[in-house]
Amino acid sequence: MIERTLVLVKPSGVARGLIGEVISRMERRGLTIKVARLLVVTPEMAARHYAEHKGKGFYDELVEHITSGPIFAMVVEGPSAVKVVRRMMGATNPLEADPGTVRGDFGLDMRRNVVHSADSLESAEREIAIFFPEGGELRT
Ligand code: 3AN
Repeated sequence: MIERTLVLVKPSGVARGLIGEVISRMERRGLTIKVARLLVVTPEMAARHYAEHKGKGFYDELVEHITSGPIFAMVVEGPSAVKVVRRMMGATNPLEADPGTVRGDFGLDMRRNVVHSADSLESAEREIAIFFPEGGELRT
């Protein structure tokens, strides 16, 4: 099934110059970038995005990181895009992220782990609405 998902290059990834690397990997895999923007996440957007983690010990640091500088947000489309992209990004814990994944190749810090991608179709649509309030479609 053709799916769409949300991918973020987080401030750590943008600061390290990895936007192009992440885009390039997804393009070479055959996925399509539908719409993209560079933006600074507000505390309100961060609270919506990380609502499921509120109350956890690492929540404040998560919000602090995602709001600390520009991010690059993308809606990415392709067959089984949610799962394909999650596997390409690698495990949340960099110690478990396989080499060949973005986190396995570029991440060592659990909170500053370079990228985010939605973990289900439902999360993808919920998150797309946060970063692309106009709907995540390219407008002419
Ligand atoms: P993912 O980004 O792989 O979907 P989530 O949604 O479970 O992972 O967690 C969101 C973010 O929260 C992760 N990218 C990571 O930065 C941070 N995080 C998750 N679990 C932990 C943890 N146990 N300790 C520290 N940070 C965590």
